Amino acid sequence: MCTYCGCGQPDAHLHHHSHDHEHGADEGSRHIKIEMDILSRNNAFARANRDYFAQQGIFALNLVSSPGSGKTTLLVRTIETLRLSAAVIEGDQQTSLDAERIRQTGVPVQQINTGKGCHLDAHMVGHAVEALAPAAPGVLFIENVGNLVCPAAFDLGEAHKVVILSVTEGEDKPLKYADMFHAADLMIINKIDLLPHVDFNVGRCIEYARRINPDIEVLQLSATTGDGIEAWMEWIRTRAAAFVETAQKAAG
Ligand SMILES: Nc1nc2c(ncn2[C@@H]2O[C@H](COP(=O)(O)OP(=O)(O)OP(=O)(O)O)[C@@H](O)[C@H]2O)c(=O)[nH]1
Ligand SMILES: [Mg+2]
Repeated sequence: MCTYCGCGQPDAHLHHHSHDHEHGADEGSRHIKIEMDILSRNNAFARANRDYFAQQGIFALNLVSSPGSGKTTLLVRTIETLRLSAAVIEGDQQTSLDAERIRQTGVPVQQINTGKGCHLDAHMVGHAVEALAPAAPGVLFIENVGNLVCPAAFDLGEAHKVVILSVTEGEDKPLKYADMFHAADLMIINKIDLLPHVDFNVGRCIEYARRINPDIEVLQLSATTGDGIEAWMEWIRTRAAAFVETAQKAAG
């Protein structure tokens, strides 16, 4: 696993050593064991979060992307437009800058700083939910740490992972970071206002994403101009309503 951050991902830093013999089979199996321990512990916390969200009717979305794709910008606009009860968990290695941006919209927000960690895990999110006590039923947005790799492996108990890819990042990202696009149910192509200025082939990007994940849904929008935002609102509203209805039926 990743010895740099302890995140449970395969260790990229070891790859160039793979043909020498300084890492024996014992060490390899120890890495695999630790990785499995981390992920199975995470999965147990994720199950607890998911149960809680289902009981309460809290529709949780895990927003994942590389740094700077526009997650916080999109969240601010979403909250201002959605008119549903919403709360936000913000994940960053450091600072409360994003939480401050969300706080200005007036919705409850909880910042998690992961320090050296490169992703949120289900245990951190469970504690943040306790502190936040989000209104139920409602929507809980979880903005993950900007990173297209590690957050793919960590279930937080969300209803859906939503991957955001901005047009300045290149259309090849679904192929290069396949785990993330495989794990997501929706891909948002953001910053479409910049399309005239960048070399980004939208059709090819969607084709790559569906090669990795044939069922992935796709929306194109601009978080700054608001273009395409209504389809995103509709996506949230229909799924949140169905989720809450299921929760209420289960509660009798
Ligand atoms: N042109 C354009 N710029 C955008 C759009 N969405 C976000 N930006 C800009 O992109 C930059 C990064 O936006 P953020 O919302 O901070 O991105 P983020 O994904 O939250 O970043 P991290 O939390 O650091 O990973 C800011 O300068 C935004 O103004 C968009 O749709 N179009
Ligand atoms: Mg952000």
